[in-house]
Amino acid sequence: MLKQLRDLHAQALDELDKVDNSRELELWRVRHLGKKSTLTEILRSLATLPLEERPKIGALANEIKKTLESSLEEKKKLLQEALLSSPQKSARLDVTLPGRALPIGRLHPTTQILNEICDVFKNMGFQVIEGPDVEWDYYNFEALNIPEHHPAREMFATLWIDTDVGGKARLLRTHTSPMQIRMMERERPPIRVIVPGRAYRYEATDATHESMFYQVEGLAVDKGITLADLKGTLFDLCRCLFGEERKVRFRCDYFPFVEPGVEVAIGCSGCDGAGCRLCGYSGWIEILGAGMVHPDVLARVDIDPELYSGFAFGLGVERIPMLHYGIDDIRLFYSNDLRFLRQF
Ligand code: FA5
Repeated sequence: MLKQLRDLHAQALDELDKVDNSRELELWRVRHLGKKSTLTEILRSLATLPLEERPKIGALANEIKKTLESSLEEKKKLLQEALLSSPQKSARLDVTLPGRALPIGRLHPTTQILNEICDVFKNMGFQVIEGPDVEWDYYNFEALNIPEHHPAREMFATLWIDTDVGGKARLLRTHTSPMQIRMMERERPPIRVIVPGRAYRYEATDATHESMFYQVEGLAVDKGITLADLKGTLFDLCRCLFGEERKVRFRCDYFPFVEPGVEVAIGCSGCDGAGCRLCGYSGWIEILGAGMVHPDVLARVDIDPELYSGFAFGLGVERIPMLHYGIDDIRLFYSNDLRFLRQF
């Protein structure tokens, strides 16, 4: 038995010498130190040996086991070192290589322009607030002088959520103007706020119309506010956004909640006013509706129209970068095409 153990030891070391990769090393471990190896079987059968042989054989078997285990660890280390220093393999494991670059995110073009618009108004002393996308009929229409069956409801193709909730109907706001009422209910003049947010319309989309788009509502109420203040504020905004050169057009328009009402359009950047698909061949792109807050609207929120007056406007946000960069289709903004979004 002692001779068998010594032979086994010599053979194992001899085989270990020839091992040159980790897979072979694992096979060697199973063969010589595994549960079914001869050495383990000898150790397990010690109890069946004659009493006088047991100590010698037991001591030798245990010593061989220890030396094989430490030889195994040494070999493992040697193989790892060889792997790191071999020119071919170390090329694959070059720890000095820089990490993989993470793609850098950026702000959506709408967010960028919203930030820019908010900055312009903050510099003029306006406060920035937000309001709910799901709105009551009262705020979206009734309080803005658009009662049920009023023909002006046709101007705002509405996405209704429910038509009768305890006598009140809910909808996705068709414009940011409901926030005029919420703001005037909450605060007393002087008021100067802008409200960036989404608006929704149930209408066919085309190059300049989306069913979900952003608006920025503006409202200023105080003693002695006139149409000249509205014009001055909006001219300033257009200059900040488009520069001194771009043509700005003011025209009369009708909105039931303002009197008088105006519409502001910008000379089309796609064709320089000559007419193209982007501007519907008119040379102009309408960017906002505005006007002097209607006295009935002021009275409804308990602001005396004899003492106070105000102006309001609602700006279409996507149309600004469209004019700025000559983007010829609003639908590109929300179709999630990274090739488009990465340009901004
Ligand atoms: C309104 O929404 C009024 N609430 C604006 C207003 C506010 C008037 C305060 C008076 C006082 P209008 O429907 O015209 O008005 O929309 C205003 C702007 O939103 C438009 O000039 C346009 O730039 C943008 N807009 C309107 N509909 C769409 C649409 N479907 N897709 C993209 N932009 C739109």
